Amino acid sequence: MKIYFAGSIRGGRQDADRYEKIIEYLKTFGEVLTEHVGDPKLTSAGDDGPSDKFIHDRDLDWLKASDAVVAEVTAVSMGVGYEIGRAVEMGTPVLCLFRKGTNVNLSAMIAGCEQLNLTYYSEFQDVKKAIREFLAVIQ
Ligand code: 6K6
Repeated sequence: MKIYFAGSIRGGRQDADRYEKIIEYLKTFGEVLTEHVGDPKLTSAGDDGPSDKFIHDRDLDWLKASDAVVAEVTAVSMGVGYEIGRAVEMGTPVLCLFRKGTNVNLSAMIAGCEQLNLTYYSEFQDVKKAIREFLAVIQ
């Protein structure tokens, strides 16, 4: 199974440690195509490709090749929202994970989309349960 993990980069790296943990767990189910999103060394100002077009086109190819998308949506990110919208249009199953207890309000375009699976979580064990249940029906 190929899994696309989406998490904020230029939207802010405050949750990068959390992304890394989620990616490690996802790797027990299959190949994570976007492991770099969890790299704590990647800053919101950094760069890992020759141009934005290169990054966009490469990531879109990975998205098209994915069997499932898991997105951590607590940190507000244009890129993550875009990837979710494209995945929904492609018919790829998407799980969105939103952490409770922050001062962030989740966009209605995510919270109100019936084609998405959405989990509000507190503990990492809630994330693991949501991922297990989401991927079980895809495999
Ligand atoms: C790194 C740091 C600053 O700019 C970069 C460029 N590198 C990226 N490399 C890989 N994927 C990226 C990059 N920038 C955005 N993405 C994709 O968009 C990832 O798959 C993330 O899920 C999402 C993050 O979007 P923003 O809007 O928060 O950057």
